[in-house]
Amino acid sequence: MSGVQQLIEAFDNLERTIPAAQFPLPLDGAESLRSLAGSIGNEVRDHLVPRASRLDAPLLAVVGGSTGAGKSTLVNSLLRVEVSRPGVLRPTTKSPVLVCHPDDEAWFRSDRVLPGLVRTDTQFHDSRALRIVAFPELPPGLALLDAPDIDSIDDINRALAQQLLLAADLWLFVTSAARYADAVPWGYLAAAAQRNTVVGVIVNRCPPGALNDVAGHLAQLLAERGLSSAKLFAVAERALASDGLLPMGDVIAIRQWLGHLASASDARSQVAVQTLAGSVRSLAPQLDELIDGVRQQEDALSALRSISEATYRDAAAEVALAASDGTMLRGEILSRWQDLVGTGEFMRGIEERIGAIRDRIVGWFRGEQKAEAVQGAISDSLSAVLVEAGERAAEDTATAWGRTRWGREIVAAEPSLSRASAEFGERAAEAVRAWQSDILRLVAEEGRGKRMKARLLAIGTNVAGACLIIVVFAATGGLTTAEVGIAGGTSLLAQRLLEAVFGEEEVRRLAVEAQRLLRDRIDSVLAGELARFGAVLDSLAVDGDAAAKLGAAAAQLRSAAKAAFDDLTAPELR
Ligand SMILES: Nc1nc2c(ncn2[C@@H]2O[C@H](COP(=O)(O)OP(=O)(O)O)[C@@H](O)[C@H]2O)c(=O)[nH]1
Ligand SMILES: [Mg+2]
Repeated sequence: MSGVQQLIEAFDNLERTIPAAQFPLPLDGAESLRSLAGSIGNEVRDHLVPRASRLDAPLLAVVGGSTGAGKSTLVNSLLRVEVSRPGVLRPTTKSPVLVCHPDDEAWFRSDRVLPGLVRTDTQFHDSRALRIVAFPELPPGLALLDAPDIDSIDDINRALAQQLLLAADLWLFVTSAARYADAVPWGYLAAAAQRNTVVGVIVNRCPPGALNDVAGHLAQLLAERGLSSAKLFAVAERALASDGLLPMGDVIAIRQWLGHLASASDARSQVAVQTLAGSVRSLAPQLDELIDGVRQQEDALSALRSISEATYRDAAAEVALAASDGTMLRGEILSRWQDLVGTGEFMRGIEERIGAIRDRIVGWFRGEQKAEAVQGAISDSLSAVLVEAGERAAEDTATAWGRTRWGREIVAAEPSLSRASAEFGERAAEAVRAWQSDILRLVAEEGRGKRMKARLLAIGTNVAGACLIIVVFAATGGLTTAEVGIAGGTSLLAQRLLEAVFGEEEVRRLAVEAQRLLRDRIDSVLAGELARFGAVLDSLAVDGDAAAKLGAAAAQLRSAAKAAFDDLTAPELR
């Protein structure tokens, strides 16, 4: 594959990849990166692709400059007829005008060139339309495009001026004696210098007596800014003739220069290749900047994601802790449990009573209803803990996100994030009920053996389930007789009851399994809440591979450019 072919492929790939450079978060510089991505995209499509795919295509010379510098008057004067209407009223929102030889018309009308602009034959008040004028007296090989003002007060016009200049093989930069020191034009000229674009600078409307002084001073400024190679023309300001044109003598030098570039195919391809090579070279640091910005966006997004994940992880851990450190063994749960087992008797001498329970168990526990009350209290209390943790996690995540400007904006746009979701209370209650069913199933499965079944039936599955939950709430059934306090006593009793049915080893295993099942329920119901934060981040639609893809496109461009410009500047081609 030839170097130029590689270059075309690299441009195509870049054109496809640039849209991946998204800057949804308002990080520093995001706005200018967004417009940089846009202008790189335009430049690749408008200039690099068409130019590389047809190196011998006619040159596009874009006439750019400030408002009232005399661009339109100059274009008309070069052609010796008014094709582009000079503006008295500002801002002019007329379509840009492209003038070319009839032989070149098909090229400029094709969608290879400036495909984003609709072609028209009249000078509309529409800046997205390009008026094309075929003009037989213009030599073939070079088109003149009268662009909007680079300092237009109209944003769209200003952006179009920039887009057109970036599409050009050659800039005809028009400024005036009064305004040539202004900042905006120099911003453009600096860009031209940096890109090595072929530039002709026309200082227009010079007081005739000061022509040489102005030209001399501007030449010096150009040299200081790395543009000594720019071709400089100074044009005197005169009363315009009735045809609105500058005298032929004033523009003849410009005509000759352009005529030479158009007709000598050497000169023409040199202009095209110089500007192309310069544009490609200047893309490298711009792409680096873009990639850097994309990475910052990715980092900021993943920082937000980590904050939400960590907050919800902590919330789940908190609930799990509250459900295993004895915290739950007070209030309603404790009273309902005490109703079930009958306080006084059980708190004294539990060890001895276990034997009795084993023998007289049927008599002791007929309290199915009371067991249900325990389950109800468990359900209410544990749901409340879960709901509170969910509320706090939402609030904490929103607060932590709010520490950055972008996080704050996301929360401001989606204020419901700072609270648990409307359905969360119901979901939390469901999760707890589901866990209680898990427990009953666990106990029932464990009690399937013949001997065990009898014992389990003796205390009832509901009571055994309540006991297991109490054991879990008091920390993995590991409490010892040495432990004091109501919680310890409560759970010890529950544990002994269960052990009387299942045996010590099994109870330990059941407790571990019950705790694991609870953790799963907590995790999954909180994961639903966390997902709301994830969804908001996902909706910002950043391609996670964008930086890598852009990096690959930039690398491909670098190597293709080397191959292409080695070919293009090879001695035999010159
Ligand atoms: N007297 C005089 N008027 C000029 C000259 N060049 C431009 N103008 C006038 O200045 C105004 C702006 O010129 P125009 O060509 O539209 O400037 P543009 O905004 O750069 O395209 C128009 O009214 C022109 O007729 C000149 O050399 N002499
Ligand atoms: Mg104009």
